[in-house]
Amino acid sequence: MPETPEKARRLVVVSNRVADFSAKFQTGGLAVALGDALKASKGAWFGWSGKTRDDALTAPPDIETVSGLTVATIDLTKAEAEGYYFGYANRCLWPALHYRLDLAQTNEEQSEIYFQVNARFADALMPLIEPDDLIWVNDYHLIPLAEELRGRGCTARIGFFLHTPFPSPEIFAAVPSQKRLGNALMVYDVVGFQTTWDRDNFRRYVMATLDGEQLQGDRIAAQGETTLASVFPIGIDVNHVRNLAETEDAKGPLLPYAGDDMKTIIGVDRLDYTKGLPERLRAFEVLLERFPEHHGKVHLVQIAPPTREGLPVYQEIRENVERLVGRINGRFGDLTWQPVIYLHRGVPQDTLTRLFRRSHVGLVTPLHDGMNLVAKEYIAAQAPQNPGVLVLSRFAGAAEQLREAILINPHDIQETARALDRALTMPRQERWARHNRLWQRIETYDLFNWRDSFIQSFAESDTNPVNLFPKEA
Ligand code: ADQ
Repeated sequence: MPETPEKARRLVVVSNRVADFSAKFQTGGLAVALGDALKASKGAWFGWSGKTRDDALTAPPDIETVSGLTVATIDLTKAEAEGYYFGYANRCLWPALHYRLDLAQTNEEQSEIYFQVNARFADALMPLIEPDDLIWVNDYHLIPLAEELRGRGCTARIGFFLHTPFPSPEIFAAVPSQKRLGNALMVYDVVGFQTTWDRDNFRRYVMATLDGEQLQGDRIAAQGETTLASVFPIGIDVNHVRNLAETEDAKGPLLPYAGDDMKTIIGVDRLDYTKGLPERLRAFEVLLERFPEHHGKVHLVQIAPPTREGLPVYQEIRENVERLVGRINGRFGDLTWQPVIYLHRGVPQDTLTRLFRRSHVGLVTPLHDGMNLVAKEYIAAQAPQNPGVLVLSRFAGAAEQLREAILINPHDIQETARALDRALTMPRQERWARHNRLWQRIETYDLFNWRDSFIQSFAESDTNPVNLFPKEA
């Protein structure tokens, strides 16, 4: 594993929730990669505990040392969790950042609470920070944090990474309190995006709405602040996934009822309306309608664990998905063949990796997605000599790098159905050639490259990060 840069300086990661370092196994690659960097620098991870309590406003942060790193959390009051997390962040910002203004609902009280909770994060974090620290703030929950920290005299360097898309300026300009958010982003030393598309949207927004100015390279200025707005595509720990896939492969079949001539299409997503699950199911239905030669020879395994179930829109998407699964199985299935196998729960990472390895097609169809790590995990799990085919939405951030996948418009059901037929019948030579290029790309831009280049970008003042998209032959 590459060493983390800037060893002498301490890394402080801030995110809405912290990883659970007391768990026996870390399943999330992100937690492992950031945890390693934090341990190497004797750093700290700060966030919300996920708990609410009545006296949260006066309770001190909970601070513990786990495996050499400090984990600090605060509790929120019920009203804070409602306004900040379930309210402004997930009812307004999450849909708007994914181009769903129609679902973006909020009120002034919720947005005020969002800004107040960020101020509370800053109050609790300030005593833990030293001037030489590198503070890495994650995601849309915490956009105002740097501004709050600076207001309390923090001089440490602060970087912000947005895991979601940044939408076109017209969309972002329609978000309630957007100017406060835009100005707050400008306070960071670096603002990191998943794709050039997101960075360019942010740049255009700053020019159009904040009267900004483009400086040299990726630097932009507005409202008396300058920041570096750059691209850092998140990756995965490719060797970990590949090793796991090989180990799991040796264990034999996972779906015993699927004979040798049964092909598997795999989909794995949180059950979120951004992931394009109804569109995917309808495309699979059209495949069975238009290409009857696949009857009895293919099934779609869809794993969709619950997420944010307290919000009504998530109950609606679940009902919609379950209705479509029932319709397809009732319409095409028989006593020996179930076209869609659907699980509404998480599964262990080793099982998931074995499923990826065994599946002939990875089907990833978000309507918008910051990156989509499932697409990269599917590629990493394939047998190099006999790989499966990735069918990928053009609107996943991953599509900017994974150009040898079959790229589709998820709204075009017919196009996705044709892409599925093509993937299921693709000759081995073509599968191998595409996979080879995809593998090289995910290996070059892996999780550690992402982590180290992002840290480096704000550790080194006024230095542009390395070009992440060199021209390829
Ligand atoms: P997510 O929207 O959660 O992440 P994604 O990038 O696909 O989406 O990451 C999900 C992770 O959870 C993957 O590692 C996957 O293997 C795992 N997972 C999903 N379903 C699972 C299941 N049933 N059981 C076990 N594990 C499961 C957000 C953004 C993305 C961005 C990431 C990282 O929305 O666009 O890629 O952050 O920046």
